[in-house]
Amino acid sequence: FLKTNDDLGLVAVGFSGGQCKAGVDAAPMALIESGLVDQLQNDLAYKVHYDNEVHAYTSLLPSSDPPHRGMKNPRAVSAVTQELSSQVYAHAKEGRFVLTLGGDHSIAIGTISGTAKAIRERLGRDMAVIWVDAHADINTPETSDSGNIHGMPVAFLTGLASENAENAFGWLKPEHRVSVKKLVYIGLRDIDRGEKRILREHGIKAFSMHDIDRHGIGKVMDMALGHIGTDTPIHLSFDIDALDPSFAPSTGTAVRGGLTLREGDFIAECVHETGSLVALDLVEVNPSLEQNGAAETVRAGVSIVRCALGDTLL
Ligand code: 5AB
Ligand code: MN
Ligand code: MN
Ligand code: MN
Repeated sequence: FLKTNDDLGLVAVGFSGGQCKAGVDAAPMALIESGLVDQLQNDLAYKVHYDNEVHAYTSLLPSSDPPHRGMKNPRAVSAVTQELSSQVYAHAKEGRFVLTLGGDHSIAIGTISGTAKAIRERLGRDMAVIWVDAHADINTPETSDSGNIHGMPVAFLTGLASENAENAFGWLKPEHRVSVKKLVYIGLRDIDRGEKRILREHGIKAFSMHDIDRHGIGKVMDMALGHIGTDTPIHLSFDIDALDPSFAPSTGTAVRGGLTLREGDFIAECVHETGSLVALDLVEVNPSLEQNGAAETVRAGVSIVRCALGDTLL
């Protein structure tokens, strides 16, 4: 019911301002150079709409951007995600699947707000979000110890954090938001104290690595998708650091004890099988870190994207 065509909008986001390490902005080019677009077109038969540009949004970056409520680069991240939100919205409004290649995870403020708004207008439905990550990224500016906005996108998207100033995410309106009830985490293993309190207080559905060890990934996916319910549009936001660093070492905030390559692909396959996936973000690949593992990390990213878009083993 959701899929109107095989059109896919691709947005390449070379942005790293949600955290402090350079290099995550080079990921979209690395993913594309390893043949991703060609594979989407020729193996998976998507009609790809791509402007052939890795957006760095340089004209939007302020010359001065001092911290605000402890957030680092608040104006830059706000301006970039606001523009990205309209880019993603424009694709989703046309009924296209939207694939966004990041960039750090702050860009999800742009992608998810864009699809949430388009899906409301197009289908009159609230969208669900599956967040695959070692981290919950649900700090508010006040609970964050780092001030890095890539640890806060879920708080802004759910309205747990908000701000009136237009240039510090005040542009996010109710139509851009998603409900904490329609949010599911998979792969968590490094949650800040304040985040644990937020997850508990709001009864947010979360499957940690402990749950995956206990039940296996198959059962966890049944439970995760069961929580969302059938016929609900899904936005999948996949942080490559959900994978164990032995498979994806080149990322800014690696945490041991993560998903295997197959578990990551399996999550993507299961979400694809629902037929309800409307958008995918692949974020936090940083080819300049652990350079020996960069090619492997990029390959893992490509594999996740292919699985989410319908590639099958047989
Ligand atoms: B990522 C941390 N919780 O807020 C914070 O990689 C890490 O997008 C955030 O998941 C990690 O700085 C953000 C300590
Ligand atoms: Mn993340
Ligand atoms: Mn993470
Ligand atoms: Mn990270």
